[in-house]
Amino acid sequence: MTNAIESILPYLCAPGSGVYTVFTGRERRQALQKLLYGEIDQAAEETWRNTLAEKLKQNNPVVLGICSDSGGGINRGANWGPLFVRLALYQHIKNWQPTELGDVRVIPQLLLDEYVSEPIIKDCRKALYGDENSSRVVSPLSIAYESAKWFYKTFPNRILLGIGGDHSCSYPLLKAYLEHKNLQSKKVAVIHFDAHTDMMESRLGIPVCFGSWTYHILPYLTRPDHLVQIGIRASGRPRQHWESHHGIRQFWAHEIHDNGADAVIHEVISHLKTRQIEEIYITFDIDALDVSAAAATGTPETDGLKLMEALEMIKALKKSFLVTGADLMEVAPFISYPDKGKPKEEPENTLKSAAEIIAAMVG
Ligand SMILES: [Mn+2]
Repeated sequence: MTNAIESILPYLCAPGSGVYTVFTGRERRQALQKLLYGEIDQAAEETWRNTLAEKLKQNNPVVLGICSDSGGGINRGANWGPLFVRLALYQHIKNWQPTELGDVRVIPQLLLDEYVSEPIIKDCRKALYGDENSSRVVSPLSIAYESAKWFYKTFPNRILLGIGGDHSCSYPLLKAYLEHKNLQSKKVAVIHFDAHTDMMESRLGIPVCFGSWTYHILPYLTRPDHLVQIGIRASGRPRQHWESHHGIRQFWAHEIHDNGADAVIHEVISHLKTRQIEEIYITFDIDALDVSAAAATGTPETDGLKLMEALEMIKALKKSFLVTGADLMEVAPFISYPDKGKPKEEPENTLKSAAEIIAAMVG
């Protein structure tokens, strides 16, 4: 009975409704819900809720939006990623027809329940579930973890595609994924595209956030070199530091510029084959791409991957391994950086890049 859809519904809302707002962003939310359900606002919520169990019977990738950027900290706004990226997917990707699980319900000031006091948790339980004595979690990443755990328990061999959100949203998704694959005795690796390592032990005293989440998934991997990072270029420390301290494997952006995407991904694949990897999870920070392909993000960096290079690398990975999990993070549609070179029309340019990356990962 714990697998019943009713057990998870209190944690979720209709796709596009994850940002708690009345007016701002309303047109886009209504556009998405009209497209998906032929209705808007409360009527769309009801149709989403009433049709979800039936829609989950189709055997295609399932999308979960996590509209949280409280784990970020430089430039926020990735909470709007799930809504805008979904619209871009339907606009740019032919035959894009996933199952929409919905958005995680988000209290934007919270991150993980471990960081919140008991009296506040009680008030938030009252706000979200109408019951301060409920045993449910209330913070976005805690809710994302419960949702992903439910998903894998209910659909052990289906693909969950997460759309965020700042990159801390990958922490609960990957934790649930890795625990599940461990139970299945599958040999899995995590391929992490990013300009940054996200590998601090903590940041300003907070253990899990956008700058530290990879460090906290290491305990869930069979071996640390089952984490491969690609596209790194903005780091206070050299590659040797990260590899020797943590035992992970990195491929920096300059290696791709120098040797070509083809040669680098070939090396990644042989690294994984040597370790008998069967399945992979791809987590893609949009800032892995060069700012010319993705400026609408919190910390864009120059000298990054070309969109074509990233797409080629993902395609090569898919040829060699089953992709059984994926997420795309850090699209922040309301910000862009005209000072960093000359970005094309934004955020459309970033959104189109994000849609193409997602289609390559799970399309
Ligand atoms: Mn990141």
